[in-house]
Amino acid sequence: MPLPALLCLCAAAAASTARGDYRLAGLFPMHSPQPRDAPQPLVDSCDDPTTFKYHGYALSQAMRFAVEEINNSSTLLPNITLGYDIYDTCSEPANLHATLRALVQKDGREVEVLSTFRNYEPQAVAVIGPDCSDVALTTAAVLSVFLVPVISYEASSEVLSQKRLYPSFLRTIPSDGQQVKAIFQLMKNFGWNWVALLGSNNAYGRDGLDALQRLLNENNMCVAYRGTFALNADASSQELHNLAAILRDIKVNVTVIFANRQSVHPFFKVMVQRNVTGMVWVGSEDWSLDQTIRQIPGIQNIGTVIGISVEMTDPAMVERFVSWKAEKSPVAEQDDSVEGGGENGGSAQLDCTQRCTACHLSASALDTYDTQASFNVYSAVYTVAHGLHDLLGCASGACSKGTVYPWQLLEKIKQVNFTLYKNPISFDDGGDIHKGYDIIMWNWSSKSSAFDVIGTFSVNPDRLIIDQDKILWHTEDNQAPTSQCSKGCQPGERQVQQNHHRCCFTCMACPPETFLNRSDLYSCQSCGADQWSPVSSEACFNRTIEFLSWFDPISWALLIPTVLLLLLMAGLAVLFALNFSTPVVKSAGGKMCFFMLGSLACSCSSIFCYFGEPTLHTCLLRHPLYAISFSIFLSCMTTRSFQIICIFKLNARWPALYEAWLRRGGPVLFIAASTAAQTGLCLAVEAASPSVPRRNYDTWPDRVALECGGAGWVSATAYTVLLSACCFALSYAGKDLPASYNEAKCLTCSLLLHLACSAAVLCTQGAFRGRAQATVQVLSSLCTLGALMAGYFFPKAFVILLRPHLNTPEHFQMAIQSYTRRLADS
Ligand SMILES: *[C@@H]1O[C@H](CO)[C@@H](O)[C@H](O)[C@H]1NC(C)=O
Ligand SMILES: *[C@@H]1O[C@H](CO)[C@@H](O)[C@H](O)[C@H]1NC(C)=O
Ligand SMILES: *[C@@H]1O[C@H](CO)[C@@H](O)[C@H](O)[C@H]1NC(C)=O
Ligand SMILES: *[C@@H]1O[C@H](CO)[C@@H](O)[C@H](O)[C@H]1NC(C)=O
Ligand SMILES: *[C@@H]1O[C@H](CO)[C@@H](O)[C@H](O)[C@H]1NC(C)=O
Ligand SMILES: *[C@@H]1O[C@H](CO)[C@@H](O)[C@H](O)[C@H]1NC(C)=O
Ligand SMILES: *[C@@H]1O[C@H](CO)[C@@H](O)[C@H](O)[C@H]1NC(C)=O
Ligand SMILES: *[C@@H]1O[C@H](CO)[C@@H](O)[C@H](O)[C@H]1NC(C)=O
Ligand SMILES: CC(=O)N[C@H]1CO[C@H](CO)[C@@H](O)[C@@H]1O
Repeated sequence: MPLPALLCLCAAAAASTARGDYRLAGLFPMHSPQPRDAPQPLVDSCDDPTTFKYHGYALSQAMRFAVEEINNSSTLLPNITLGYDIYDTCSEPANLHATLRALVQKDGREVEVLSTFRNYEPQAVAVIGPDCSDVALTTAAVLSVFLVPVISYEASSEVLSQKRLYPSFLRTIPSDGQQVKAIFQLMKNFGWNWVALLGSNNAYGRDGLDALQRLLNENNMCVAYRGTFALNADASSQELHNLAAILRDIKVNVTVIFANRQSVHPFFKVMVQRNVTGMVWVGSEDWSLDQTIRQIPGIQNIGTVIGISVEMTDPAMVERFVSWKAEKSPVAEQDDSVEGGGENGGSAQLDCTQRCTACHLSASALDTYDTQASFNVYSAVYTVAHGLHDLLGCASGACSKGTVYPWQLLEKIKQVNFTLYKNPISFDDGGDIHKGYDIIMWNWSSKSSAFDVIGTFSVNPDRLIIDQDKILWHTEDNQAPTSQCSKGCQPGERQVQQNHHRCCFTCMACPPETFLNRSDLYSCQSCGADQWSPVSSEACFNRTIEFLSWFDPISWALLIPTVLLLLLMAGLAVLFALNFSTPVVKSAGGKMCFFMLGSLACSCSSIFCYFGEPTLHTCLLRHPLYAISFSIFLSCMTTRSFQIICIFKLNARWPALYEAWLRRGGPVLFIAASTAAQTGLCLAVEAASPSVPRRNYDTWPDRVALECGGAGWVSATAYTVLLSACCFALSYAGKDLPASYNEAKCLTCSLLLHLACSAAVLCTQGAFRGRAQATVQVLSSLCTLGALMAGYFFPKAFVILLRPHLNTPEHFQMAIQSYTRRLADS
C-alpha cells in the first residue's frame, strides 16, 4: 500500500499534516471536481477516487520532500523544524475552504476579522499553491488581506503580477507575460504574421490570448481568428467541430493554443477526426509536455507541434526525490498523517488503495511536466525557508525561534536570492521568479523521448535562440512553413492595406522623389530638396550640383579666347596710341577709340562672372556690366557714324546744325544719355526681378542647377539691339563714303552676327539650363565682341600695319576730293 489512505480524503480536513515550529500550507489538486446534481452544503466534491489526479499528488510529495530536507539540513534553519498542512483543492470551494483553514490562528481560535492584521498569527506562515490561475486569484485576494505569503507553482496568469491587487502573491513559474513574449519572438523568428489564436475559456487562456494579441498587434502581426473553447467540452462538442471548420476555412498555417491540458485533449481529438492536418501548432506551457495528448491516435498528422515549457529541471533533484519516495515506508507516511483521519469511513480507503497502486512515485511515472512542477514546488518551499532563515537571524549561527508574523516573512521572501541545483532563485518586483523557457518540439518519430528541446528563451534581456537543425517540419522539403496574409513587397514598394488587417495588403511602387523608409512600410516619404530618388527607391540620393566651374574643360575653351580678346584689345590700344596722329586713328574717332576699346574690354570682362558657383555679386554684375558697357560702345559707334555723315553730307546743306551739335557737346551728351537710359533700364529691371542665385530643381530629376534668376537681360539685350540697328542704319547711310570712312560692309556683318547671337540666346533660353545656359551666354558674348572687334578695329589695324601708304593725310585728302568731285558730278 504505497499511498496513505488519508490522502484520498477531501478538503474537509487537511489531506496530510506534519507538525513543526513553523507550518506551511500546501494547496494541491488531487482530484478532479465532480458535477453535482444539486448543491450540497458540505465541501466534499473531492472524495471520488476515480477522479484521482496523479500530478497533484506528486507535487504534494515534492513539498513533503523539501520540508524534510530542510529539517534535516544543518545549515538552512538549523534546529528549526518546518511543518505542513497539505490540502486537496479539487474545486474552487475546496480551495477557498483550505485557504481559510490555513488562516485559523495558531492558538486554535477561528479566523477573525480584525481592523488590522499586524499581530495576527495564523497557523500557516506561508501558503504554497494553488495550482491554476482561476483559483489562485481567489487565494491571492483573500491572503492579501492578511499579507500571508502565497507562492504558487503553476498559476501563471499575468494579472497576478499586479502587486496593487495581490501584494502577497509570488510564484516559481514564470508569468504568462514572459510566455507571451516567447511566443511572439517565435512568430517573429519564423516570419509568421497571420495566425489563429485559440484558448481555453478560463483566466489562463483568456488573459494569455489578450496579452498575446496585444503584443502581436503592436508589432504589425495579425490575428486571423481568435476563439476560445470550453473547459469541459468533449470530443462530441459542437463548439470544437465548429472550430475545426473555421480553422480549415481561414487557411492559416500557424495556430497558437493557449489553454490548459484538460481542454486541449478533446480539442485535438476533434482536429484528428475532422482531418485538420499540416499545420503548425504552438502550445502554451501547460499542455505542450502532455503525454496523453501526444498519444491520441492519429495525432501525428496534425503537423508540427512547437511548445513552450518551463526550463528543464536538473535531473539530480528528480533522482533524489524519487529515491526518497521509494525508501519511504508506508507506515512512516501513516505516522506523518495525523489529522482528519477516519471521517470518511472504510469505503474511500478501499477505493484509494485500488486506485493508487499505480501512484507509486517512480522516475518513469513522473513525466517532464510533473518533474518541472515538482521543482517549482520544491523551490517555493525553499524560498519560504530562506525567508525564514533570514527573518530568524539564523545567519548568525542560532535561530531565534520567536513569533513570526506573515507580513514580516513576506518582506524577507521578496528579497531571497539563492541557488538551488544550479538554478538561481530570486523574484522581481511583480513577485515573478526570474526564469526562462525551453522551446520544445514534438518528435513524431520517437516513442520514448517525445519532446526535443529545440531552443531556449531567456529573460532579462529577452532572447530567443532556436536551433534550426533540430526542427523536423511536417512539410515535404522540411522547410519552415509560411503564414502570411500577403507576401512581402519588393524593395521600394509600399503596402496598401486592403482590409482592417494590416498584414493583408497590395504593393505599390513609391513614385520618384519619394522613398520607402523601412520603419514605416505603409507610406512613401518625400526626399529632401537637394535629393532625388528613382521610382521604387528605398533611399534618396544627393543631387549632383551643376554650374560652370572654373575647372571644367569647357571653361578653359571659353576662357582662353576671352583672355586673347582682352590681350588683343590692349594690343590695339597700344597700336593706336603709337599711331595716334595718323589719319586712320583720327578718322576712327581719335580719343574716342580708347573709350570704345575700354568699354569693349569691360563687356568682355563681364564674361568672367559666368564661371564658378553663382554668387549674389556675380549674378548682379554679369548682365548689367555687359549691357551697359556694350551700350557705351554702340553709342560711340553711333555718334561717330553720325558725325561722319554730318561732315560729308549734312555739313554742306545745314552747316549751322553741325556747328551747334559740336558746340553743345552733342557726342558726349548722346553717349551719356544712351548709357543712362541703359543703366536706368537695368536698374528698373533688377528691381522688378532681381537676378539672385537660385537652385533650379525642375529641369533634371537627379541634378540641381545653380543659376542666376531674373530675366532683366532680355530688355537690356533688346536695347543693345536697338542701338545696333541705329548704328547699322547710319553706317549704311554712309555706304558711298570714301573707303577710309566706310564701315558699312564690315559693320553689317558684325551687327548681323550680334543680332543672330542675341536671337540665339533668346530662343534657346528655355532649352539650356545650368552649365549649358552659362556656356551659351558666354559664347554669344564672345561672338558679338569678337565680331565687332573684327568688323571695326581690325581693318584700321590692317591699314596702320600693312598699308602705311594709305595712312597718310595726302591719301585721305585725295579720297575726300574725289568724293566731293563725284558728288558734284552727280
Ligand atoms: C532526513 O534524514 C533522515 C534520517 O537521517 C533520512 O532517513 C531521510 O532520508 C532524510 N530526508 C531527506 C529528504 O534527506
Ligand atoms: C478524414 O479522412 C478520412 C480518410 O482520409 C476519411 O475517411 C474521413 O471521412 C475524413 N473525415 C472528414 C471529417 O473529412
Ligand atoms: C541544536 O540543538 C542542539 C541540542 O538542542 C544543540 O546541541 C546545538 O548546538 C543546536 N545547534 C544550533 C546551531 O543551534
Ligand atoms: C543574486 O546574487 C547574485 C550574486 O550573489 C547577483 O549576481 C544577482 O544579481 C542577485 N540577483 C538579484 C535579483 O538580486
Ligand atoms: C527524434 O526521435 C528520433 C528517434 O528517437 C531520434 O533519432 C531523432 O534524433 C529525434 N529528432 C531530433 C531532432 O531530436
Ligand atoms: C500555407 O502553406 C502553404 C504551403 O506551404 C502555402 O502555399 C500557403 O501560402 C500558406 N498560407 C499562408 C497564409 O501563408
Ligand atoms: C526612417 O525612420 C526612422 C524613424 O522615424 C528614422 O530614425 C530614420 O532616420 C529614417 N531613415 C531614413 C533613411 O530616413
Ligand atoms: C549628401 O549631402 C549631405 C549634405 O549636403 C552630406 O552630408 C552627405 O554626406 C551627402 N551624402 C552622400 C552619400 O554623398
Ligand atoms: C516533517 C519532517 O520531516 N519533520 C522532521 C524534521 O526533522 C526533525 C529532526 O531532524 C524530525 O524530528 C521531524 O520529524
